[in-house]
Amino acid sequence: FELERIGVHESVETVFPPSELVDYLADDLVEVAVIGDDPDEIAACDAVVTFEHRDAYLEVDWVHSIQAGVDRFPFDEFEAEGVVLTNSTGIHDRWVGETVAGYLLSFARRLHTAVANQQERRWDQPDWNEGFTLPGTTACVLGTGTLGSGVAEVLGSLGVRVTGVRRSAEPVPGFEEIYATEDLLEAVGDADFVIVTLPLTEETRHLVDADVFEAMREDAYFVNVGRGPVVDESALIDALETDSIAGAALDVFETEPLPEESPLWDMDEVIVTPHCAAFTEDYFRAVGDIVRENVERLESGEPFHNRVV
Ligand code: NDP
Ligand code: 7N6
Repeated sequence: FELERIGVHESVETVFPPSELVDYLADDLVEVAVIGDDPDEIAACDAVVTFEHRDAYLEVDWVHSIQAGVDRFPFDEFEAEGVVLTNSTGIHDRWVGETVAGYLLSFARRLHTAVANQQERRWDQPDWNEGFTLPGTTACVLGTGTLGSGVAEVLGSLGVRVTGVRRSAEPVPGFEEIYATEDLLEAVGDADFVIVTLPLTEETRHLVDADVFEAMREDAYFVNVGRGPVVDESALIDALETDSIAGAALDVFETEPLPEESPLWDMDEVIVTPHCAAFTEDYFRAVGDIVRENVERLESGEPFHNRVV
């Protein structure tokens, strides 16, 4: 197809101002403009860059998701209508890796407790044996792709021994040991930290269930930066309430925004972040580079980078 007009959908506003991406992509060859939900406005584009899905996208030739996770896009309908879907995997490695390191350092150095106490103007030192350090601990990372590898790189530099879980047990750089998904319970068994970086698929939905929390050590912390429904959230809450694990840092949830009545908000050993583990001022540039590369590939007849459908 011919690419003449790219729309940057206003839903990208969740992560960066749409105009930043329009300016970054501004080019003589292709027209780029911010668009809203008007179906005619969408249909007037050949391609759309977006955060969320809209039914009107079935009228365009190419949709680029500014997220790596594309679980909310209807693949079958895209396929049937011949719409190409590309995603933004490959950019979040270090961003999410540093956020995960922040969670682990908070738990180890008790920073989340100090911040909570500060809100109350309370001078309250941790018990003598509460603090610990990261070197020598083990993190088991579920998913060894961009996020998992970024987590492994940052935690590795802090002296954490990192193991991974993927569909096959094939080795991955940065991971000391790799387990296949069917050995998940064994993989999490001796870890100080269990960290989910998985996409949401039919296979991963509720992959982390009560059996996984049961298999984890009582002093282990759980982290989810992948997708909420990969975890059975009520089993997680149960594990936290019964002290069968030590705590959790959560960026993603079964329902987002996390409902006000969720018990997760009030737990001392739970860190809640609002799906922002990958937020960074560079986000629009990284997305822009993927879009530009695909515009060039389209012009030279090469296959799309990061094509999903
Ligand atoms: P990648 O495609 O690079 O990595 C996905 C990994 O998941 C691969 O290692 C793959 O392993 C593994 N995997 C897939 N299915 C299974 C399974 N059934 N069992 C075990 N492992 C499995 O994706 P990214 O790392 O870029 O992103 C991962 C997800 O993280 C996204 O889909 C998104 O939902 C989420 N995300 C969240 C962010 C946030 O803001 N919190 C930011 C960015 C992404 P293999 O193929 O080797 O089996
Ligand atoms: C906004 C979230 C993804 O899948 O959900 C994340 O890429 C992105 C930074």
